[in-house]
Amino acid sequence: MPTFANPVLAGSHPDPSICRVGEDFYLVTSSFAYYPGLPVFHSRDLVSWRPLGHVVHRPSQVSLTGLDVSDGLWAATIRHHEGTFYAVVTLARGRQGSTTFLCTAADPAGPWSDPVVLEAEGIDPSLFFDDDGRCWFTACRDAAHPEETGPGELWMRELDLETLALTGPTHILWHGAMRGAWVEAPHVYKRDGVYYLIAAEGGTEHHHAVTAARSDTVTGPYSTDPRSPLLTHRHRGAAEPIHHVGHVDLVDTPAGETWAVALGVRPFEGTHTLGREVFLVPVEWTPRGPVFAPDTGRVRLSERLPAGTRTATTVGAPDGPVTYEFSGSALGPEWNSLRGPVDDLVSPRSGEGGLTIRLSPEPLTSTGTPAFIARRQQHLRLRVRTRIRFTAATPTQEAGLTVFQNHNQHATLGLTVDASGTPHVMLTAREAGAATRLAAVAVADSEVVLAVDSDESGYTFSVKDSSWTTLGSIERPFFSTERAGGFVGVYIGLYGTGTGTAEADAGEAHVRWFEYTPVD
Ligand code: 6LW
Repeated sequence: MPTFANPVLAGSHPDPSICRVGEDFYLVTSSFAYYPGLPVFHSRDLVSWRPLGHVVHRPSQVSLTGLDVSDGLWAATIRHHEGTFYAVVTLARGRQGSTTFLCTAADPAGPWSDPVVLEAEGIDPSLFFDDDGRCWFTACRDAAHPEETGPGELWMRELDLETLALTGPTHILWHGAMRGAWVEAPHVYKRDGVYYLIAAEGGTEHHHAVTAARSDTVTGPYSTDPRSPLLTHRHRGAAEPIHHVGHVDLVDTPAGETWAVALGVRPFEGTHTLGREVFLVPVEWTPRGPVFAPDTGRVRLSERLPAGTRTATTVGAPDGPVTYEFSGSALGPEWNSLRGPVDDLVSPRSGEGGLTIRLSPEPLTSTGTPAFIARRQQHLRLRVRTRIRFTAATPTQEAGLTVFQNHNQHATLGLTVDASGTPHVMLTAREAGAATRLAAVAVADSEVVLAVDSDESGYTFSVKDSSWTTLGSIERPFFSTERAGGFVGVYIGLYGTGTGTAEADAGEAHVRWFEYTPVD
């Protein structure tokens, strides 16, 4: 039986939501404080996903400034109705609470509209279009009486499609099947006249699970599907390659099948660094409701192809070396900055090729927009090389390569100078506000190749001037979500900082190329 490889989108791509228009599938994932935000992907076979654009692609749409890396854009739902695409999403602002907004587009590649703020409490918004064209908004919020109901509450209101405002009464739908933490990620579906409310419970970590309730009317009352949880890996041991499975969204195919996209992680010895990834899971509808992975009851690394698809290759991550020479006028969609555009700081050198990084006084530890671009680490075993030319004016200026989990947890391999003006490459690890200088080597030239090699045990950092020198290694769990907290996986990229000096503005680094090579 022909198969495909899961995950279908590797690296930090959590909270997948999916919709279909004719033969075309569209998928959106969370992007937190990275910019552009809410990547949209397209597929014809559910397996091969290609980037199409972003819902948040103009800084005027949303301000992410000041946010922790794991705040920002959470868990969007994408739907299509009568020629319009809708994306509803939470803007999480830490202690300042959250806002829910809606963007629309005629073309999912964009442009997307300015956000319309909805008067909605909680997170994980979703939309359901009923047969009569009415639109129902759902989200999850804290329950008013958690001692009676459990802590989370799924609620619904109608969305007026003319005014794009919530209208009518609030319907309390359900408090989950497990009465534990975090009943979230609600989506409503209708099958054979029955409304199904599918949610995630147990939190987005080890206990994550898919649960369900059903009702004869869209606004409820919903009764718990006693088979819940319908999908989870929380009972599976350490040998299981995929954990944290949950947060599903379902889609029907033109061939009459139903598939779910789910988030999951691939841990190694109890920690994961790549973030929550997108897994594709077969679903069978029965009179009792959906059955996930009917043959095996679990999400697998190798799964049968969707019907009607003869061959399909997962392209959600490169399967060979990728060399970026930055010869075009814009960066590819896989490159992200933090909290806003960096066009004035990081720009392709048109004609010549390569990239100019103008040093910014904003450090990587800031919650602003540093001179930084990075792409997701999508392979545990990975080789990254970049050729960079930079002459620092002072030891406070530095440009180079970063392995970035978040603003409080990252490593830098930077080209700088020592007090006597000799070029040096410095390896620094930063955790919770403290910087540890791990190694420094003098280099013969101000143009070097910086390298990081990642595998199960850690990240090894090296530099090449006339020959290779290894500066040191940092154990892999240092960059894990378990150690750093939050919701994101590792990004690897380039930066330039000139901490607190006037010369910072003048400094410029030139990146000739950047190579990302998965290792078997
Ligand atoms: C997402 C929610 C979650 O909104 O994490 O814990 C949030 N669960 O479903 C961010 O990915």
